[in-house]
Amino acid sequence: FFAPLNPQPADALLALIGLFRNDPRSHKIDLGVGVFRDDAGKTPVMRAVKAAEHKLWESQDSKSYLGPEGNVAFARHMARLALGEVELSGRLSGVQTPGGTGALRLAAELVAATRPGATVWVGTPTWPNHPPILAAAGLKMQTYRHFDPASQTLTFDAVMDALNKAQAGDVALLHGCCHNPTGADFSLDQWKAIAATLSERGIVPFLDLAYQGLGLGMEQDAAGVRLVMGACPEALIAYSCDKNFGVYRDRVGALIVQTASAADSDRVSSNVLALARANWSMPPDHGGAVIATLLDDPALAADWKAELDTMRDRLLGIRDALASHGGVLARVAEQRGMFSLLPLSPDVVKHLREDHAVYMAGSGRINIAGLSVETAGIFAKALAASL
Ligand code: PLP
Ligand code: TYF
Repeated sequence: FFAPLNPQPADALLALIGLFRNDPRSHKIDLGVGVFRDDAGKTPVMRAVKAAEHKLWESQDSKSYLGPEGNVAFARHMARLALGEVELSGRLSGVQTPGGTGALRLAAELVAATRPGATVWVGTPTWPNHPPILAAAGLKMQTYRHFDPASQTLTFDAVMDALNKAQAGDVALLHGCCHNPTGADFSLDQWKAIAATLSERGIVPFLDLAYQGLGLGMEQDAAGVRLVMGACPEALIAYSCDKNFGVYRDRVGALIVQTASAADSDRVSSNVLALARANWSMPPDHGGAVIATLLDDPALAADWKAELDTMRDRLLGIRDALASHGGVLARVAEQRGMFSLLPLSPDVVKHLREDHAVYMAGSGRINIAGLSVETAGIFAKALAASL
């Protein structure tokens, strides 16, 4: 029965985890998969998350089913993190999803249910899971260039060309902040131009917000998303709080949908719930319950923000240290979030791994958090020796 299946390649980013683990060299450096690390190379459970888990363990008196919408208080909190003082009512709806990935898939299926075979415009390079998620929902994809690795510049003209080519009813997938894999985010002026073009041309924004707070701050990182939501009557946000709360394996995210009218919102919600039921029935509760508990408690929320601030400052410090070495690293300090994409050939990436025990994605993407201000110099030297 299964003979017709063709073997599929493993996820190259996740495969690096095993390769790195099996390298006996003690000076090895892991710049692969996108998780935050501290100076000791650890990805710790955040203090406030641990405390909220404890509080939840003490207070939770049932694990009975919720519904396909998951934890409603959690979804409201995610909408407020992304958009400020909003309610999930009227034109805005939201549900909990298994991670940002679940939100992306649910959003893609909602688009496909509304407009079968709709076209989604995607800037490249992008997160490697974006294209298969869109394809799995039966959507078409049109690509344009977001970033030129050689000059380390965001190719804004190409972005605007693409949006001016798109048709009304097409969808534009945009990284809300901390672009993966390039760290090349739009300026506020660029977001304004994008928002105006999307609304003028009737293109529906599909915003992937997976790193809020790891770029410049919780508010600054949402500024572009908020501009677009203000300009466009209809929009989708796939929110992940797996990075900014450090709850990766708990799979915590939300899909937020803005519609032109409250009647549309009811239509959308009933379809979102039907699609969620056909996928996972109900999202896993634990992570969402923990984060709702955390954000409901002002002291825990303040401690979470304080720890997130130190995480972001660590990334910015490493970016400055890297950029001080110049060359291909010169513009890393202008980029944001966990990633930068260096113009390195697969041969150079291989050489760095084999001769210097530096692990990074084959694309030349580095996870900034895998370095420290101290090891930034070691990495820069290894890089110079490999070019
Ligand atoms: N979107 C982007 C750009 C990402 O880098 C990730 C990373 O995991 C996700 C979405 C998915 O997040 P999650 O792990 O919550 O599914
Ligand atoms: O890009 C990254 O490294 C993160 C983590 O299939 C990730 O987004 C990588 C691959 C994957 C899921 C998550």
